[in-house]
Amino acid sequence: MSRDRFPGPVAAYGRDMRDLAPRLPSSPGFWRSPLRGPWFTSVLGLVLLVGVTVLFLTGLLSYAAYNPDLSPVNDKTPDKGLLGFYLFAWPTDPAWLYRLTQGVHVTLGLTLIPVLLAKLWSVVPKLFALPPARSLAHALERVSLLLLVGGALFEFVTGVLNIQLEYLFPGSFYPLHFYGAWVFFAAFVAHAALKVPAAMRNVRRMRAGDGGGAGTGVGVGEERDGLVSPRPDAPTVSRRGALWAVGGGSLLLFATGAGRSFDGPLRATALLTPHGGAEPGSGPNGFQVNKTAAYAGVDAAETSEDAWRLVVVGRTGTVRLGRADLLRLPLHSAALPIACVEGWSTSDQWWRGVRLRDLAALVGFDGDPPDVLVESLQRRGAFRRGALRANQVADPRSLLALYVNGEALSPDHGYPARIIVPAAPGVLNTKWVARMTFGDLG
Ligand SMILES: Nc1nc2c(c(=O)[nH]1)N[C@H]1C(S)=C(S)[C@@H](COP(=O)(O)O)O[C@H]1N2
Ligand SMILES: [Mo]
Repeated sequence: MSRDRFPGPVAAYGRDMRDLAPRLPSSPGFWRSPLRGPWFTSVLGLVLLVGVTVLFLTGLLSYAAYNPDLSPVNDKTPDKGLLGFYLFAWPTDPAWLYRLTQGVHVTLGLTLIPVLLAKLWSVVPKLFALPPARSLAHALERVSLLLLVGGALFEFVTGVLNIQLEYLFPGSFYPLHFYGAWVFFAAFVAHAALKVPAAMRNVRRMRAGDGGGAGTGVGVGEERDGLVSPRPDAPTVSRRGALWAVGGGSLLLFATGAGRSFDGPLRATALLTPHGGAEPGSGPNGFQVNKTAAYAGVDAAETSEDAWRLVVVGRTGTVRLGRADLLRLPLHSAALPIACVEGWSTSDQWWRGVRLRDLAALVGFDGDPPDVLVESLQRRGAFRRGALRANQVADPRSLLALYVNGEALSPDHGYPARIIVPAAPGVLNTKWVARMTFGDLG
């Protein structure tokens, strides 16, 4: 409904109504907070410019770390097409690589929640502004803003749900978060290209103290940008004070989240997130567990010495090994962390077992080992299979682990045998391994 279609008094009446009837959110007078203004929005926007860029890049790395182009088994987004253009063989060095990138991704995402909410709050009058579009360009800009805001909310909500409700989230987290990220980031880049110059100006003007400061938020001749209330309430807090409150919220989320990437006392500080707080147990197997044996439906009868056999398939045929057979092979040790996509990780555990490349050699791959498909005893669930790339198999620290920290694996950590690979996301460290197929990923 454009007022321009009603010339003369009708248009004037319509305009007056908007200004005089602040009950409607489309009326500028409806929004009364004296905090809103270009400076406040610009500071938050610049923080998000840096933060969201880091989130996007670490997200891309996390996606690459799954090696989705290696095998359909690893690929939750088979329709990605060009969006997989940058994929590369995820390295095994340094061993803490995924621990770092994914810890940053999740902890930063949590920390930015107050900033995102404050930024959206600061521009909410624009959401309701009328007319909906003044021109084609303006219409396109508003559609891109819907993608931006919708994409941001979608990415933060799916991310938080995945770490908080890991047992509830449907297997579709990966495609949702992946495609959502591209929509969000495309809109984000367009928005940043349009707004960053003005945002820098707004913030610099404040620093120079030429009247655009935290007190008024609007300098002489400065573009008000539709953000400053024409009839503001009396301030109860300064813009700077409000910014401190947002920062305090972020700090609180950081302080109650970051500890999930460490053990012991530091983990105990991570009160607001799963895999924070107290360690689940004590002793060699007392570190964090993702899915338990009970959850995975793996029971003691199938993992007993008598029942369990590891089936290794390769160029020269099939080999069946019981736990005693494996213990007769050369055993090696490696100090490696578990680092989950949910952002939590453990410090290095001391694993002991058979090198993956030695298992490859058993079935005819003596020189350079090939890729391997690993399958668990677990019969259902998204993570019962995983493919590892040749560079991961070749690393001498990559093990089929039988022991951890000097003790046999506990059922929850994958007894009788589990994969452990340096720098890989936790999900590729398959537990309760039953079958390994070298050189054929199916
Ligand atoms: N068979 C099987 N292996 C699995 C999983 C699973 O659900 N089933 N979860 C994976 C995930 S997501 C992680 S983070 C690690 C966690 O290992 P942990 O429970 O020993 O800490 O195991 C991985 N191995
Ligand atoms: Mo995980």
